[in-house]
Amino acid sequence: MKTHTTLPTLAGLLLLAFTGGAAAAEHMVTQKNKAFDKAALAVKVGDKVSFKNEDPFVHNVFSLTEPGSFDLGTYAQGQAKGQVFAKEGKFEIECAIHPEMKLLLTVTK
Ligand SMILES: [Cu+2]
Repeated sequence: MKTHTTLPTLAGLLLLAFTGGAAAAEHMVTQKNKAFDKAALAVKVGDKVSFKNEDPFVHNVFSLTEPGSFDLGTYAQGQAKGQVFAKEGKFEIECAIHPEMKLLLTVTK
């Protein structure tokens, strides 16, 4: 009987490994020289996007695009803040301090 109970357990572990692989990803965007390091980024629903500040001054990443509006507040060099995107859509991401900073984020299923 012992060997028969081992098999379903193994299958369960394999299933866990599979669903784990499909789990939300984390993407890193760097802010340097008053610019995002990419102009556009495509992610999946549930993914997290982290914005790292590599400038010697603060940035304030935000978006007014619904349903993904958010405001990370100001933060200094070396710090990163992240946002999880739970809805599909195209979101324009900006910096409240540097209006020339723009990133177009596309979130799909
Ligand atoms: Cu900025």
